Amino acid sequence: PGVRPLIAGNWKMNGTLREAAALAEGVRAGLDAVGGADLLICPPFVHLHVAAASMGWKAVGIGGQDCAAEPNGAHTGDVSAAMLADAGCGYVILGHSERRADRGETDALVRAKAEAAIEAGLIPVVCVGETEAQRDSGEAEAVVAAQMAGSLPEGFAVAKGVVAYEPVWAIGTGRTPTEADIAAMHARMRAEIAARFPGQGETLRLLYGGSVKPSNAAGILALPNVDGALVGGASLKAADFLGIAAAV
Ligand code: G2H
Repeated sequence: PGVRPLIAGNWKMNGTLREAAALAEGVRAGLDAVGGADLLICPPFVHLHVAAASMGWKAVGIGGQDCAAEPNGAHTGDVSAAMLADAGCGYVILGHSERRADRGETDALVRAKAEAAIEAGLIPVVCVGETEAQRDSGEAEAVVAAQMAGSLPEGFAVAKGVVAYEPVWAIGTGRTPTEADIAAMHARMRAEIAARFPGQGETLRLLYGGSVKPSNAAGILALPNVDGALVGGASLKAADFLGIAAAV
């Protein structure tokens, strides 16, 4: 109700510095045509600064793709939430299924990272979603509800946190759930978040992610309780990313 949609680009582990600058500049150049949504780009850590600079720093939100649960110290290879904020980020993606599956991230770890993000002033974009086997066995909604219960910290609503529903079997595969499936899951997610955060959960953004592209964006973004999209592959081309944002 009255929530401005958020179209977030998850660049994942792609590109060079030069390509990151060009992509950010391409998005900036087309911004005037997409006034109906807030935009967010999430480049790899080492491309954050050049992307933010090419974007003119404030025209579009910038986010990391992960952060550490700890505030600082002896954690070789990690990047803290405060470092992301200092580098110009306002958001951070947490608990993406690729990290849950490939890096063993649990709900408890995602929750700790979200707490660290909020502490640093970042808006966490917490990802949830069922596997194909879980959907086939009828557990999809229960799995997502449990991930939300376990991954969202107490301060999530006050921080205006975002939840992204990404069915694992739809990520990067070109397969998308039916619009009815998405609407049903998002209705369940709304019920869960409204029950957990009374008076606040109703207006938190729930994004859909998984093979969103210009051709399917309008239908998905028009669904009730879908407040935007988390876009992977199609966010690597400025025209496609802007096309999705224009479909709001
Ligand atoms: C899901 C999504 C972005 P893609 O991971 O987070 O990627 O749009 O390539 O399916």
